Amino acid sequence: MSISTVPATTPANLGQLVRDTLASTPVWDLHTHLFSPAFGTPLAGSAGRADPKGLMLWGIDELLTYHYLVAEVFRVVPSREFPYDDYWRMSLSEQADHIWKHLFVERTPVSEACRGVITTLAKLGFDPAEKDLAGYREWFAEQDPDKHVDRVMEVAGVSQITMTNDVFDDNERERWLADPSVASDSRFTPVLRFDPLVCDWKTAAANLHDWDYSVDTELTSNCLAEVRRFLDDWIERSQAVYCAVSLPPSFHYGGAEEMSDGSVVFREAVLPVLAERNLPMALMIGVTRGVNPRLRMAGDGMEKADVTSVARLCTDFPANRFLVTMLSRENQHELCIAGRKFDNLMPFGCWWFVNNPSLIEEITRMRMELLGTSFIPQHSDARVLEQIVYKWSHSREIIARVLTDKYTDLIAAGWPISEDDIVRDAKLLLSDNFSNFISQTRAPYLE
Ligand code: RAT
Ligand code: ZN
Repeated sequence: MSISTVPATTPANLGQLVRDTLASTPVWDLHTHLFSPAFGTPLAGSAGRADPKGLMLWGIDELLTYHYLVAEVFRVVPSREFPYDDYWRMSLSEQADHIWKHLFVERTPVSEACRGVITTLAKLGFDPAEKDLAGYREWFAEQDPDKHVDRVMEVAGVSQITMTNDVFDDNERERWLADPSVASDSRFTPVLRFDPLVCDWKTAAANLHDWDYSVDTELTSNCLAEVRRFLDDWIERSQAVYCAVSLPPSFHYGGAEEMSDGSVVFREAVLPVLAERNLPMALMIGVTRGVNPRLRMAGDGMEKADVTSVARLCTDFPANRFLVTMLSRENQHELCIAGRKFDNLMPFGCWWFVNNPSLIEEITRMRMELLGTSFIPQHSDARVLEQIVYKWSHSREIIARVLTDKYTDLIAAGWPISEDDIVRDAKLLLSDNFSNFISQTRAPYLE
C-alpha cells in the first residue's frame, strides 16, 4: 500500500483556491422573499409597467428601506424626535433619503445591513463613495427588470432563487388564482408558506371557510380532511419544492405544553400531506412577531426556542423530512446535535438575527465540526433582488475561511486535499445538499 503524504495543494495557496472555488460555485438560494417579474414590480425600470402592489422589489430605494435598516435608523433618529407615523407617511424615496442621510452620510455604515448596501453598489459597478442618490436612481430607472434579474444573479453567483409564496397573502394569492403560470420563470423556485395554519388557527379557519373549504374552528375529522384538500390544491397549483412556516419561540411538539389547535393541524393535516407527497417541511423557529409593532416589519424580536420539539418531530414522523433554522444563537449547538441524531433533519442557514459575520463564522465552524459537509450553511432571506449580491459575497468569504482552516488542519494531519475535493465540497455546501435533500426518494420501509 502506498501512503501519500504530499498534499495536492499547499497551505500557501490554499486560502485563495478555496475562496476562488466558492466564488465560482453557483448557489441555490433556498430561502428568499424575492419574486420573478411576472409577480409585478412597483419600479417599472425601462419596461414601463409599474405595478404599485407588485411583489418584485428592486432598486436603490428598496435597498435602503430594507426593514433591517429601518430598525437601525430609529436608533439614530429616535421616535421622540421623529415619530414612527411621520416615517411611515413619507414616500419610499423620502424614507430612503432619510436612511441614507442618517446611516450612511452622517455616520459610518459599519453595521452588516449597511455594509451590505455598500458591497452591493460596488459589485454592481458603482463607486459607493458617491453620496448623491440621484445617479443611482437614474441608473436603476434605466434597467429592464427581467434582464436585471439575469445580471444580478450573475454578479451574485446565484443560479436558482427560491421564493416564499405566502398563500395567506391576499395580494399574492390573487395573482396565483388569476394566472397559475405566474411562477413559470425557471430562475425562481416556488415554496408554499402558510404560517397562520400553525400559528393562528382561528384566522386560518376563517380564511379557508371564505375560500370554499368546509372548515370551521372545531377540528373535526372532516375539517382536517378539508385542510388537507386545501394544502393539496395549493401544492399542486404552486408546484412548491417544499412547504414552510416560521414559528414562535413557544412552539412545542409533544409534552404537556403542546395542546394548541395549530399543532393538531400541523400533525394531522400538514405533515401527512407532505409525507404523502414526499416534500420536506421547513421550520424557521424563534421569532416573536410585533415586539414593537410601530416599527412594522422591523419590529419583530426573538427568543430561545425548544429544540427538543424538533427532535421529537423527527422521531415521530420518520416519513417527513425537516429543513430547520433557528433564530437564537443559543439554539444552534443543540440543533447541530439533533442533526447528528436524525437523518431526516437538515439544519440550514444563519437566519435574520444570526446572519452577521461573527455569528455566521461561529455557527458554520461548529456545524462543520459536528456535521462535516452535510448541512446547508446559508440562505439569503433577501427581500430586495440586489441583496443577493452582498448576502452571498459576505457569506462565501466566511464559509471559505472556515473550510480553509479545516483543510489546513487535515493537511497537517497528513490528509491530502485536492482541487477536486474543494470543488465537490463547495457544490455540496452551496447547492447539492439542498437539491439532494428535496429530491430524496421515500425509504421503502416507510411505504
Ligand atoms: O429576514 C427577514 O426578512 C424576516 O423578516 C422574515 O422574513 C423571516 O425571514 C421569515 O421568513 O419569517
Ligand atoms: Zn424569511
